[in-house]
Amino acid sequence: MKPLRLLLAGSVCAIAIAAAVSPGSAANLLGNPDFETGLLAPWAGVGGLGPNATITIISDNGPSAPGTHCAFLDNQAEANGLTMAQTTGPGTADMGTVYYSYDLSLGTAANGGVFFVEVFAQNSVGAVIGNAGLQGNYAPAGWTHYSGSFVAPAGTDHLTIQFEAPTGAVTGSVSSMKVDNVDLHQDLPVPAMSETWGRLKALYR
Ligand SMILES: [Ca+2]
Repeated sequence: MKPLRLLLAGSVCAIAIAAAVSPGSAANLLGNPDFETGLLAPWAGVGGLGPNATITIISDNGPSAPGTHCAFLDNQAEANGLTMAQTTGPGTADMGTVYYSYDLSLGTAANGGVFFVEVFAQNSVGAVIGNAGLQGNYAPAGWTHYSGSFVAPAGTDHLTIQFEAPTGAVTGSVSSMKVDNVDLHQDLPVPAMSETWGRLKALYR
């Protein structure tokens, strides 16, 4: 018969491994979420880029974290859907609550120019199977922090968040917005340590 102490150590180890592989994480799933690398990557322009529709990193900073850089979506092309997005890696998400937040500061919105944010839950082959709903239209006078959550369905494998600055089919339509401090995460479904220890001890009474 194995000594009790060894059995206990094995059980603790199994619990530690279970915790480590639990789906979801309280850590931000996004790379370069504060644009402090001074580069856009791994964010990307996924639509609407052109001579009069650009995404650049500029010297300014949102209020949620210290820094000196943010992204600037500047769409001055009519009837154009300028969009910046980032997709998290394979297996980074699971069913359950997804929390999102970001800082926005309006540049200009005029003649039908608007600004929206969308968050998608995707399955392992990239199909969209859930979403947070269309967030916006946003037109904050100055830097403003926004946050929300939605429940990702069964089969969720990874997430995409995208910032959209579409313009109207009108000459002079403009949508420009600064974006910073983007967070996308899920909480670990791990029981509190005291509860874990309580259950563990109960096994050996
Ligand atoms: Ca920043």
